[in-house]
Amino acid sequence: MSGKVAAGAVTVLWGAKAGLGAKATRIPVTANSSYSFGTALATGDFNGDGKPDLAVSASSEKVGSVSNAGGVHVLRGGRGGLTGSWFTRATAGVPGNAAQYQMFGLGVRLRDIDRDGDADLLISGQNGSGNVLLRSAGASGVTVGAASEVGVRAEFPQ
Ligand SMILES: [Ca+2]
Ligand SMILES: [Ca+2]
Repeated sequence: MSGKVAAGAVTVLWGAKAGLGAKATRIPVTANSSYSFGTALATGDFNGDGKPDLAVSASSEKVGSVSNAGGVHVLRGGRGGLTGSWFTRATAGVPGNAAQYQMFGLGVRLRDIDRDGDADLLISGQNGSGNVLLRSAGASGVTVGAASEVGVRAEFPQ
């Protein structure tokens, strides 16, 4: 990563009977000059399978030609590790548009905000850029199906 700044990294330590750390997986990222992978992290079970899932933001990620627009990786936990999706304000179904220095993903929380039993993803960017709630749709996990802008910033205690 020479010549790259603020690229960031997240390493997942696998749980085992002996505890954490027997196995570690570094989540691979393609770094660019302002990626900031791992700005914020949240865990919760959004697909209701009893296994924890992970949201990892990259709030300085360039989206198309828009610098520092940001986005959030949504990673499903399973026996084989983590598999995921990537959401930005430019993702079809997500309200709003990507904007320079919006920094979508400065705050992320996985909580059951609609109280239907599975964790939903709340994403905030810079102050004034709006907050987006991506609701979980059961086994499909977090989707844009009922995405909405909400008045709550993803800044409350995890
Ligand atoms: Ca899960
Ligand atoms: Ca829910």
